[in-house]
Amino acid sequence: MSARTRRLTTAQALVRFLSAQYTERDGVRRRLIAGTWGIFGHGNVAGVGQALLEAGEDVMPFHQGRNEQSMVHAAVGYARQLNRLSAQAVTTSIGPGATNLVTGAALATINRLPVLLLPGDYFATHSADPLLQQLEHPVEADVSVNDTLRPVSRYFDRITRPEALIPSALQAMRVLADPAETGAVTLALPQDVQAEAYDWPEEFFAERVWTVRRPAPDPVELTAAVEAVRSAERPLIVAGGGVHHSEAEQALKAFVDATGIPVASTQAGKGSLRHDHPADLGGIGHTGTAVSDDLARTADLVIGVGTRYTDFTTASGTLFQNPDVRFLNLNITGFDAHKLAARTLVCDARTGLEKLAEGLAGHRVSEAYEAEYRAGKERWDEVVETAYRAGDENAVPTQTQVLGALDAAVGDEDVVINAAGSLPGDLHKLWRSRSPRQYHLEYGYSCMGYEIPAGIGVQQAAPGTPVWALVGDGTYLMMPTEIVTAVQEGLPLNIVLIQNHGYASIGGLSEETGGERFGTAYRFRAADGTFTGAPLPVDLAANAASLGMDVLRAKTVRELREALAAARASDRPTCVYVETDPAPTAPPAEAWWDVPVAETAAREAAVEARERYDRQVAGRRRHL
Ligand SMILES: Cc1ncc(C[n+]2csc(CCOP(=O)(O)OP(=O)(O)O)c2C)c(N)n1
Ligand SMILES: [Mg+2]
Repeated sequence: MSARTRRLTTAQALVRFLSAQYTERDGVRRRLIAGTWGIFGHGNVAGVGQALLEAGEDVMPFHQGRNEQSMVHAAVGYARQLNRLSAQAVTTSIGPGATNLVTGAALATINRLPVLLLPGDYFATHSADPLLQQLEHPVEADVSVNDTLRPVSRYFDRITRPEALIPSALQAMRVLADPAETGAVTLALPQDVQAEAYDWPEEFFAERVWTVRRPAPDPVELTAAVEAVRSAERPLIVAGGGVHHSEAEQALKAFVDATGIPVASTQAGKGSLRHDHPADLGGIGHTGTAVSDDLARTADLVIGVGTRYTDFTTASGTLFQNPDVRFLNLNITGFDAHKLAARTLVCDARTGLEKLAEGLAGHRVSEAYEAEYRAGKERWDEVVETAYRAGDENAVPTQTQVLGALDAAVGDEDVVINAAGSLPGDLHKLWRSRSPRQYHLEYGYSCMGYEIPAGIGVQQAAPGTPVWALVGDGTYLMMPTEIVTAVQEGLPLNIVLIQNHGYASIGGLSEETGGERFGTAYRFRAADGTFTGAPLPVDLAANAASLGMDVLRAKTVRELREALAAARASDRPTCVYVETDPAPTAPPAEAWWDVPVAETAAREAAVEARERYDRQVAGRRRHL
């Protein structure tokens, strides 16, 4: 062939192609696929593995992971830290290596965060079926276990011939870089095709820049939106993750400074305003602050910016109680914009807020309204102080006192990561976000085990930034294995490991919903056969140490403060281990969350819980 083609295997071509892809937004250019995570087995060892070796670290950095799911979590943490302008790929073997991706892919897609998945697949020729680890479908011969990735991917293809990679790789990049469509993208790679040579057009490897666009609002929608805000007396902004993805924090602040409209935030949106901005009301919904939820109950216009309106945000449809409430949704996806029968502004968050501010020039909410929410904010600050305050320095800390100690230990740029357990609720109510990237709560999938690998991804994206992965004992046990990766890569990741002998969160939920804490404590079996015996003699601190971390055991509030400071100062991965006092120091929920309770039951606890449940359900509204 002529000089205009290059003979490479499909895997070599893919790696070379990926290394030449860039995103660009606001004049900033980044590698779209900045590195590749991998665990090798048959299905990728001789294909993508050999291709990565030939490419070398300069062309495609390689990261060695311990579990396929957690490699996706790391990639998601990385992409979120960089506002989705850069992502990572994950290569796996066929079979179990591939299906381990499913949870990570769902998490990425729910949170609208880009990750490129490259699972190995059966031979395209079917010449040796069934392969080791191949699940044969007796009716649909082209189905493999990788098809489980279809419903959790935003784009899926199986590359059954080398040249089929060309259009598919381009579509994959389009989706990854598209702010409305992004999520997990899967290119399943039959392992024989990975190793097959082809004469690739040279243009396939040319540098390509994918513009991450900022669509402006439609003029007709904008006019209607401006009118809606002007005529509202009690408008409330609900800031979601889209504010961060769009880097719209400054535009939001300018909008709020000009209009006086207050901001309540979802888990993904917290930190959109600094916590000490007078219009920042903190979290909203089931885990929200009293001031946010009080305002939400009486708001006549809810302005959702980049939010999916999950049940936690809407208190399962019970939060927005003003009979005249209307919604205005500014969202880059029409799908989310149309929720709650809203007026829509389908556009980029930053651009939309800027245009809305222009249209609202001179408009401001009433002084009485501002005074009302400022007073509510002050009252909530007291609630936070009370929850954080530890009277006795020598006492065992409660969980909110742990957060108070962490609050005192961190700097403005530190990143605090969490996803599941009782911490998300406490953090949503209490945490004081000092910078846009500080509050890193994965609550789209609320996936136990996200925290530690995501911390690695965040540190890869922001070297030198102190990162705190906050994990409960249950979460730690779910997925501690990437600690080894942090050790291997010399990343000074900090873990705060809170030991309370089981699932405090689900135990509490179980109690409220008639489940009597069944199966939620980590305890020996008692004489009656239930898990209500003594706590287990399990030493998770020793476990973290065995994986290579430095471990600091804190038994009191004072020791905790010292340990957090030492961990932050250390250049080694460090785990601060603390057993907490279960005394309830977290503020109670201000709004409901719908977890259906048994409609008929023999046990009294469930019967009573159902009565409470029926009263709550009666408050549900349908917004049409
Ligand atoms: C992968 C996964 N499995 C199950 C759940 C359901 N779940 C939510 S919180 C929780 C318990 C978390 O325990 P722990 O980390 O110890 O935190 P605690 O509740 O004690 O604060 C469980 C099982 C989940 N969120 N993710
Ligand atoms: Mg626990």
